[in-house]
Amino acid sequence: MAKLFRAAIMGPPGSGKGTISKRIAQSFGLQYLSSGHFLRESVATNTEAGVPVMTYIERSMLVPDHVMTRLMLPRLEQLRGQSWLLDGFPRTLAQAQALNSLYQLDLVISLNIPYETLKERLSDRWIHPASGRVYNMGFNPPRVQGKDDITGEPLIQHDDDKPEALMARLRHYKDVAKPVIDLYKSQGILHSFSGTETDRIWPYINSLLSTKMHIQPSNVFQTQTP
Ligand code: G5P
Ligand code: MG
Repeated sequence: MAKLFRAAIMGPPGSGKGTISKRIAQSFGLQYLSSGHFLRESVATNTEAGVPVMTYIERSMLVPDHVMTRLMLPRLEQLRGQSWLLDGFPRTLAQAQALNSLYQLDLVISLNIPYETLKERLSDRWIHPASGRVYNMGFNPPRVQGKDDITGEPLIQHDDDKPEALMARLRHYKDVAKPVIDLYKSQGILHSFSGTETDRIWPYINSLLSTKMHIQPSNVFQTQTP
């Protein structure tokens, strides 16, 4: 059996974690787990944690660590024996330590994207709430304006993508991410990527994963080489 591969992708709001994670999952066959998606799902399904979670997301605040670990770690337990990629978790040192006590990550990708770029992207972002599918009116528009490609249902914009909320999220992200980044740097598994375009960053990530996983990716996103 091939060696299991465990990875995480970090980056500020709008940095492209979701977009890149989907490409990695499709190209390399990893299971993809997005903390934001699971949180929104728990709100939508009104599970026990749903109501307080919504309050944090609406205020652009981090959901408490114990809620996050309770949400994410059991899902990893279900994926025992499979390779996976985490998008948006861990986001604090406490979350990273909780994860570390159960699993050793092989690789962490950190995305460094300029603020102006993030602002432009998020103000253009629309979501299909039921599935979490994300569209960007410039970069990745839906086939029919305002409608989800698969279900045809209406798309919405999140309150936490408004400019004031975004500034607060970015400031907070930097403070909280620093010790997590330092931890993974000290473990020798951190790989940082800077740029303003996902399509330009992607070939480098693609190539890094091909090397680390010792496999060639199998998909349409392999159009450019660094
Ligand atoms: P989320 O859902 O994890 P964020 O805020 O970390 O949300 P977000 O907004 O999902 O991150 P992303 O995944 O990094 O952004 O980026 P993306 O969605 O792929 O891309 C952003 C937009 O830009 C999209 O429209 C995409 O199409 C477009 N785009 C991508 N690349 C390009 C490009 O090259 N060019 C252009 N023009 N566009 C591009 O978390 C939400 C909330 O949940 C809580 C927090 O409250 C958080 O605010 N939360 C947690 N709380 C505590 N701990 C955790 N671990 C938590 N995880 C989530
Ligand atoms: Mg995301």
